[in-house]
Amino acid sequence: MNFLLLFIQFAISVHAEWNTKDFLKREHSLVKPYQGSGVTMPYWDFMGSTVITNSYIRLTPDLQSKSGAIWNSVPCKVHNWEAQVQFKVSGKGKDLFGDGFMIWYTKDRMEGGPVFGSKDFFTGLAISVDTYSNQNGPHNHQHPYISAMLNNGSKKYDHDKDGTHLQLAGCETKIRNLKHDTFIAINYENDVLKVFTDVEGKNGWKPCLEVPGVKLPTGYYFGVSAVTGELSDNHDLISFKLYSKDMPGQEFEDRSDLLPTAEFFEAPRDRAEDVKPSAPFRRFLTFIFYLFIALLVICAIIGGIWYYQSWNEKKAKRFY
Ligand SMILES: *[C@@H]1O[C@H](CO)[C@@H](O)[C@H](O)[C@H]1NC(C)=O
Ligand SMILES: [Ca+2]
Repeated sequence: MNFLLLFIQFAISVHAEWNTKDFLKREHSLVKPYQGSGVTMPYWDFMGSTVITNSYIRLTPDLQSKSGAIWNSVPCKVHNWEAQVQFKVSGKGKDLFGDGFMIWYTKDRMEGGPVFGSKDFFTGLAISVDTYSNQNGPHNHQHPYISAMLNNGSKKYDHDKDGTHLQLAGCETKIRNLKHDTFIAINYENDVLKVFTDVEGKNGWKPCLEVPGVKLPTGYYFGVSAVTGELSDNHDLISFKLYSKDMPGQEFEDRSDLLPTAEFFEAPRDRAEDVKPSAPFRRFLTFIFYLFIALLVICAIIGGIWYYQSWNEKKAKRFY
């Protein structure tokens, strides 16, 4: 019986393996060896500080004020997909490093700009792996931080808020200077966006975020860009693999003219200048207040007792 179960599990896992490999989309994927014949890469264009070696694509070196990007040249006609991205972020900085990289699925491609080396007012989906917090003072999460952002071209990326007003969801994750391989997966199936990470060397996907009700058009482009400013890091892309999750024979609505929309956005994070005292700090203030009241009461009681005793003594003295 146990043996039968084991066999079924084995058969399923073999099948799943076969399935994903079968649906790898060559024209949207980037794997070693990168170069085709000569210096050009089939299906991909690069710009800025990007350097292609045999074993990685370095979007930025660990130097200040660099930005680089690599863009797929074939628009994506797949409705349901999963992008698996192997990356490496490394550098000399111990406490100060930045700024991070962005995985894009956008209408426009190969346009440099201020958002992780790419253009602002983007139209599409962006998954940021933000290694440096631009927020001064208290904020509600640690960096590096992965977040999913959506824009229809109307909103400006706000650097002071790390773009959180465009954010659908996010998660904290440690991804820097690691010895093992690091991966991020973006899964978009049936209007549900999910992001997973494999960054702990355990060879398994850990859920990072999940957002239902996300509508993305077809015909956009995949890209990865990175930027350094005053702070820096090597931002390396190792591989980009796109798997189709469309079922054969499945019917799809025409999404070629759709603008990206989402039902839920996260509440924007407070700006540094209008941060209210955080909950722990408020609790601390309340605690101090009650402590003060308690001390007052204790002093009053001690004072009362002392007064009563000295009054008693005086009374006693009068009697003798
Ligand atoms: C773009 O999104 C904003 C809100 O996020 C919305 O107010 C606006 O109507 C949208 N624009 C279009 C053309 O749909
Ligand atoms: Ca940032």
